[in-house]
Amino acid sequence: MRRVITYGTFDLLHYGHIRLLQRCKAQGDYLIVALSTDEFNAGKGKKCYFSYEDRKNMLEAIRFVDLVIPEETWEQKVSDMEKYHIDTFVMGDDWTGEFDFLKDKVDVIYLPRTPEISTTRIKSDLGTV
Ligand code: C2G
Repeated sequence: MRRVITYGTFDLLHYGHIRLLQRCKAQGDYLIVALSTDEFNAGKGKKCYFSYEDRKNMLEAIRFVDLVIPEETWEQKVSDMEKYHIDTFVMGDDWTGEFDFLKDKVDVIYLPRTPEISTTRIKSDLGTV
Protein backbone atom coordinates (compact mmCIF):
# COMPACT_ATOMS: atom_id res chain seq x y z
CA MET A 1 0.00 0.00 0.00
CA ARG A 2 1.57 3.28 -1.14
CA ARG A 3 1.17 5.99 1.51
CA VAL A 4 1.04 9.64 0.48
CA ILE A 5 1.19 12.78 2.63
CA THR A 6 0.54 16.46 2.02
CA TYR A 7 0.51 19.52 4.28
CA GLY A 8 -1.56 22.67 4.34
CA THR A 9 -3.99 25.12 5.92
CA PHE A 10 -7.04 24.32 3.73
CA ASP A 11 -9.04 27.31 4.99
CA LEU A 12 -12.19 28.29 3.06
CA LEU A 13 -11.87 24.93 1.31
CA HIS A 14 -12.21 25.39 -2.46
CA TYR A 15 -11.90 23.40 -5.67
CA GLY A 16 -8.18 24.15 -5.96
CA HIS A 17 -7.65 22.31 -2.68
CA ILE A 18 -9.93 19.47 -3.75
CA ARG A 19 -8.11 19.05 -7.08
CA LEU A 20 -4.80 18.96 -5.21
CA LEU A 21 -6.06 16.31 -2.79
CA GLN A 22 -7.52 14.25 -5.65
CA ARG A 23 -4.15 14.28 -7.45
CA CYS A 24 -2.32 13.50 -4.17
CA LYS A 25 -4.48 10.40 -3.70
CA ALA A 26 -3.79 9.34 -7.29
CA GLN A 27 -0.11 9.01 -6.30
CA GLY A 28 -0.90 6.05 -4.02
CA ASP A 29 -3.50 4.18 -1.99
CA TYR A 30 -3.67 6.02 1.33
CA LEU A 31 -3.59 9.80 1.78
CA ILE A 32 -2.66 11.58 5.00
CA VAL A 33 -3.26 15.33 5.27
CA ALA A 34 -1.17 17.18 7.86
CA LEU A 35 -3.42 20.12 8.68
CA SER A 36 -1.91 23.34 10.03
CA THR A 37 -3.16 24.02 13.56
CA ASP A 38 -4.45 27.48 14.45
CA GLU A 39 -1.29 28.05 16.49
CA PHE A 40 1.00 27.00 13.62
CA ASN A 41 -0.90 29.24 11.22
CA ALA A 42 -0.40 32.18 13.55
CA GLY A 43 3.32 31.49 13.13
CA LYS A 44 2.80 31.51 9.32
CA GLY A 45 1.08 34.89 9.68
CA LYS A 46 -2.17 33.28 8.55
CA LYS A 47 -5.47 33.87 10.36
CA CYS A 48 -7.97 31.18 9.42
CA TYR A 49 -11.67 31.81 9.00
CA PHE A 50 -12.47 28.26 10.17
CA SER A 51 -11.00 26.64 13.29
CA TYR A 52 -8.69 23.64 13.13
CA GLU A 53 -11.56 21.35 14.21
CA ASP A 54 -13.89 22.68 11.49
CA ARG A 55 -11.15 22.44 8.83
CA LYS A 56 -10.33 18.90 10.03
CA ASN A 57 -13.99 17.81 9.87
CA MET A 58 -14.32 19.15 6.32
CA LEU A 59 -11.17 17.35 5.15
CA GLU A 60 -12.29 14.10 6.80
CA ALA A 61 -15.49 14.28 4.74
CA ILE A 62 -13.50 14.18 1.48
CA ARG A 63 -13.39 10.67 0.01
CA PHE A 64 -9.76 11.08 -1.15
CA VAL A 65 -8.59 11.74 2.43
CA ASP A 66 -7.86 8.75 4.70
CA LEU A 67 -6.37 10.45 7.76
CA VAL A 68 -5.94 14.02 9.05
CA ILE A 69 -3.13 14.78 11.50
CA PRO A 70 -2.06 18.12 13.01
CA GLU A 71 0.78 20.11 11.49
CA GLU A 72 2.30 21.94 14.47
CA THR A 73 5.87 22.72 13.37
CA TRP A 74 7.90 23.12 10.18
CA GLU A 75 10.32 20.52 11.51
CA GLN A 76 7.90 17.62 11.98
CA LYS A 77 8.01 16.54 8.32
CA VAL A 78 11.17 14.41 8.67
CA SER A 79 9.79 12.44 11.63
CA ASP A 80 6.34 12.25 10.00
CA MET A 81 7.84 10.38 7.01
CA GLU A 82 9.10 7.67 9.36
CA LYS A 83 6.21 7.75 11.86
CA TYR A 84 3.57 7.28 9.13
CA HIS A 85 5.67 5.10 6.81
CA ILE A 86 5.28 7.54 3.93
CA ASP A 87 6.30 6.67 0.38
CA THR A 88 5.41 9.94 -1.35
CA PHE A 89 5.32 13.59 -0.22
CA VAL A 90 3.22 15.90 -2.39
CA MET A 91 2.75 19.69 -2.39
CA GLY A 92 1.54 22.31 -4.83
CA ASP A 93 4.25 23.82 -7.01
CA ASP A 94 4.22 27.11 -5.12
CA TRP A 95 6.45 25.11 -2.78
CA THR A 96 8.76 23.74 -5.49
CA GLY A 97 12.19 22.97 -4.04
CA GLU A 98 11.27 23.88 -0.45
CA PHE A 99 11.04 20.27 0.68
CA ASP A 100 13.72 18.62 -1.46
CA PHE A 101 15.54 17.76 1.78
CA LEU A 102 13.00 14.92 2.09
CA LYS A 103 14.18 13.30 -1.16
CA ASP A 104 16.56 10.95 0.64
CA LYS A 105 13.59 9.44 2.50
CA VAL A 106 10.58 9.64 0.17
CA ASP A 107 9.51 10.56 -3.35
CA VAL A 108 8.89 14.33 -3.48
CA ILE A 109 6.33 15.60 -5.99
CA TYR A 110 5.23 19.19 -6.65
CA LEU A 111 1.95 19.44 -8.55
CA PRO A 112 0.71 22.45 -10.52
CA ARG A 113 -1.57 24.68 -8.47
CA THR A 114 -5.04 25.55 -9.76
CA PRO A 115 -4.09 29.08 -10.83
CA GLU A 116 -7.33 31.05 -10.73
CA ILE A 117 -8.55 30.28 -7.23
CA SER A 118 -7.16 30.99 -3.77
CA THR A 119 -8.43 31.66 -0.26
CA THR A 120 -6.97 35.17 -0.52
CA ARG A 121 -8.87 35.81 -3.75
CA ILE A 122 -12.14 34.54 -2.23
CA LYS A 123 -11.71 36.91 0.72
CA SER A 124 -10.82 39.78 -1.64
CA ASP A 125 -13.79 39.14 -3.93
CA LEU A 126 -16.05 39.07 -0.88
CA GLY A 127 -14.46 42.29 0.35
CA THR A 128 -13.37 40.68 3.57
CA VAL A 129 -9.59 41.08 3.29
N1 C2G B 1 -3.30 24.69 -3.70
C1 C2G B 1 -3.52 24.42 -5.06
N2 C2G B 1 -4.24 25.29 -5.79
C2 C2G B 1 -4.76 26.41 -5.23
C3 C2G B 1 -4.55 26.69 -3.88
C4 C2G B 1 -3.81 25.80 -3.11
O1 C2G B 1 -3.06 23.39 -5.57
N3 C2G B 1 -5.49 27.26 -6.03
C5 C2G B 1 -2.49 23.75 -2.92
C6 C2G B 1 -1.23 24.38 -2.35
O2 C2G B 1 -0.19 24.39 -3.31
C7 C2G B 1 -0.92 23.45 -1.17
C8 C2G B 1 -2.33 22.98 -0.73
O3 C2G B 1 -3.23 23.29 -1.80
O4 C2G B 1 -0.18 22.31 -1.63
C9 C2G B 1 -2.79 23.67 0.53
O5 C2G B 1 -2.70 25.07 0.30
P1 C2G B 1 -2.71 26.04 1.60
O6 C2G B 1 -3.84 25.67 2.47
O7 C2G B 1 -2.55 27.44 1.12
O8 C2G B 1 -1.37 25.55 2.33
P2 C2G B 1 -0.14 26.45 2.79
O9 C2G B 1 -0.64 27.60 3.58
O10 C2G B 1 0.68 26.68 1.59
O11 C2G B 1 0.60 25.51 3.86
O12 C2G B 1 4.14 22.90 5.60
C10 C2G B 1 3.48 23.32 4.42
C11 C2G B 1 2.40 24.33 4.72
O13 C2G B 1 1.55 23.87 5.76
C12 C2G B 1 1.58 24.61 3.47
